[in-house]
Parts: sequence; C-alpha cells; structure tokens
Amino acid sequence: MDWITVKEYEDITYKKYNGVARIAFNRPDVRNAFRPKTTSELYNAFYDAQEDTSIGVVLLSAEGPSSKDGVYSFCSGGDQNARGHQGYVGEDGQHRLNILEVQRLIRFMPKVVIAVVPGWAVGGGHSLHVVCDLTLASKEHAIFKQTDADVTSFDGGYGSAYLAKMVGQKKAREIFFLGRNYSAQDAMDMGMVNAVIPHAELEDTAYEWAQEILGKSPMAIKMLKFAMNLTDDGMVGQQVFAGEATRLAYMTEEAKEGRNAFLEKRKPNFEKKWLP
Ligand code: S0N
Repeated sequence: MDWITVKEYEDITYKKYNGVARIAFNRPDVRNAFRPKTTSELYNAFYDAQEDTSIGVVLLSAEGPSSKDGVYSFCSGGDQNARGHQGYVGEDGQHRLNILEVQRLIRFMPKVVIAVVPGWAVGGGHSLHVVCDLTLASKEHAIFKQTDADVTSFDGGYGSAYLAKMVGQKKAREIFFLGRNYSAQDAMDMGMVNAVIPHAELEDTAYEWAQEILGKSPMAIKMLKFAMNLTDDGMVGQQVFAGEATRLAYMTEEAKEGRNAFLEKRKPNFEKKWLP
C-alpha cells in the first residue's frame, strides 16, 4: 500500500490511501501507552478522518515492535508516568480524562473503525479495541489483558459494561477481576475479536476488510452502525440515529417545501401524501 502521510505527529502516525485512513500508536518502547499528547493527537486525526468524505473506514493500529526488546503492542492504556491525582497530566499541567473523548468519536463517527491489534491490548488499550466496530488480531503476538483493577485506573463505561454485552457477564467479570492474559484465539472464542490473522498478513488483511466495506452502501453502513449502537447508548444513541433520519428527511420534496414556504412567507403545500 502506498500510504500517504496526512500529518506528522509525535505520538501517532496518520496516513490515508484509497478510502482508508490508518491511525497508529507510535510509542512502542512504552507498549504504546497513551499520554494526553497522544489522546489529543488521536482526537485530531479521528476528527479529520470523520470529516473527510473520501474516507469510509479507519484502521486503528500501532507501530512497532519496541526497539528495546522487539515486543509488539497495540496499546497498554494510560501512561502511568503521566498520571496525576485527578487524571493524566499534559504539557499544560492540566489533569484530563480525554481518552473518553476519543472513545466517543470512534463510537459515534459515521464510518467503520477497525482495531488492528499486533500485540498487547491492555487496560485502556483493551477498552479502545472494545469500542471499535471490528477487531483483527495477530495470531502470534496479540495478547488481551485488563489491568485496570491492578492500577486503580478503570474504565466503567464501554471498556467494561459494553464488553459484558459483547462477551457475556461472567467472562467480562473474569477479564476484569482476574486480569489474565488471553490469546487472539481466546478473544475470538469469546466474541470480542472478528478474526485471528497471521502476523505478517495483519495489516494487508485489515486493508482488504476495509476495501470490502468500501464496496457497500455508505448510507446503509452508517445507519446500521448507529442502529446497532442505539440500544446501548440510550438517548445519545437515539440522538445520533435520529440525526441521520433528519438528514434523510431534508432530502425529500416535502422538506424543501417546508423550508421554501417559510422563506417565502406563505403556507406550505405538502400535497398531503400520507404514505402507508
Ligand atoms: C502491557 C504490559 C502487560 C506488557 O508487559 P511486558 O511485555 O512485560 O512489558 P513491560 O516491561 O511491563 O513494559 C515495557 C516498558 O513499557 C512501559 N510501559 C508499559 N505500559 C505502560 C503504561 N501503561 N504506562 C507507562 N509505561 C508503560 C514499562 O514501564 C516498560 O518501560 P521500561 O522499559 O522503561 O521499564 C505491561 O507493561 C503492563 O501491564 N502495563 C501497564 C498497563 C496498565 O496498567 N495500563 C493502565 C490501565 N488503565 C488505563 O489504561 C485507564 C485508561 C484511562 O485512561 C481511562 C479509562 C476510563 C476513564 C478515564 C480514563 C482516563 O484516565 O482518561
């Protein structure tokens, strides 16, 4: 793939090619832990991918392996060195919890986000794969693990409660309460991974999955994603889904007449078509 770099960042890489955006963690020596700079760069890149109408699928992946020991990692969650007493401390000295804003962007963006997991997916990194629409995992190197209860930095939202909807209550509680390591195959058997891929083929396979999705109807994909989110997202899920219903309504003659009648200061003529 001839990926084209969109913008140079410090903690991530951001590239695009042929309808696909690839956003990747780039702190492999700390197992791709995220600090506030990382989350702010992630938010920036995801927002760009959301706004770019040529992009239909986003891959969330990771650079690596570590230069220190050759270990592959997707993300090991919040950088414990950046952790203060009220959140994670950025260069401006402020404490933040802004990985949650990244999670919301992934969850609510009208495009498919695929987690491409080449190695460790741990803590907040595990939660990120949970919130992505699909997960592809390296057969040889992916390991899924929840350490939130070890370090008292826990995700009580999508990372745990939504995970329980995905793998079942007993399994989710095991994952969080025991903090064990799970292989890509274990994770697939539990229903939180879509496919186990030989490591050397992982990135190409992710790109191929993206191309398959790009062949589908963009509106159908978007509405299906929002429909599947809706029941778990309460009123916000309804708001996101309903926003798209409003957009579809704007495209009708009826909506044009409603707007035109107001602007022309006359009564609207809706031709009274009450479809069954
Ligand atoms: C990933 C693990 C299991 C890998 O083990 P391994 O292979 O034995 O490697 P290590 O020798 O442990 O690590 C290699 C080097 O990388 C550093 N490092 C690894 N992870 C981190 C990290 N998270 N932060 C900082 N540094 C990290 C090591 O220190 C080591 O460095 P050197 O070579 O210098 O010694 C293993 O590393 C591990 O368990 N890591 C910690 C995982 C963890 O506990 N993460 C935090 C969990 N919690 C969250 O992520 C919360 C997320 C969150 O932010 C959030 C969630 C909900 C609501 C709000 C928030 C919020 O606060 O925003």
